[in-house]
Amino acid sequence: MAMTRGPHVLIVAGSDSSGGAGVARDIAALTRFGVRASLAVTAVTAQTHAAVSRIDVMPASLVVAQMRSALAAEPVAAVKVGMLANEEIVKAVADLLARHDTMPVVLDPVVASTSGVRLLSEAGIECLLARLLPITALVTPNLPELGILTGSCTARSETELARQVLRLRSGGKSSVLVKGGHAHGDKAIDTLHAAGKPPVRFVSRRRRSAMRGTGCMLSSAIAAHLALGGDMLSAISAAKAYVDDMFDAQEVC
Ligand code: PXL
Repeated sequence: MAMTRGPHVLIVAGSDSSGGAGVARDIAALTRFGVRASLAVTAVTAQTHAAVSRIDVMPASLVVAQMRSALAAEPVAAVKVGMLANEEIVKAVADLLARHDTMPVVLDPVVASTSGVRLLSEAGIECLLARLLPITALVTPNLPELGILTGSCTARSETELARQVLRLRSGGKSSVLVKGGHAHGDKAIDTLHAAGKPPVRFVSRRRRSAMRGTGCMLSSAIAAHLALGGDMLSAISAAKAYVDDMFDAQEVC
């Protein structure tokens, strides 16, 4: 029997012992919007905010078993995918999600930790581009991630950025939300590139401080809104407002 009648978002991601990123951030974001979390843990990481000391990656079969049980236990209305660690997990997750194509998938392409440790192998990136990206509704790279995913340097102009977005999407249906937090200037501008539509800009004030896990929070908050029946534009606006509120709370302390 289902525990709740409300929608669930299935989080497929890694844990971070510091609480700064990963599933802790994902669950907090879903909870803020009254959406319940179902969970498939891909890796357990031991880390502080400054350094990763250990990463234990789950067997792909365990990730799949968690996803299957989660889908059997509760109505899942959307999926948020974060850290995937390696090719086997990317492939297994993509294969399973391809068979459940009514749930929108929001993909935060986690490539490295804030401290620079690799969280997805090269072969994992190739598989993510080939197998997972084509079945995602939205992928949310920051500028450095967009560069890595397209085998390029971080874009320094709008033209370079547009070229990388086209290459990333390569004719697929996925929308791309490029997070401009790593660019320079007094505004942090994220841009949504949806197939056949003009780009939409989301502007926020650039923050004085840094905060870990903003990518996790944003993608989970977007998935929460999609699970509640929102459209992509309103989901992104609401999710950005949530991340801005989290920054405000941090900067007041
Ligand atoms: O913020 C990216 C991220 C996602 N998931 C896990 C992480 C990190 C960054 O450190 O550790 C588990």
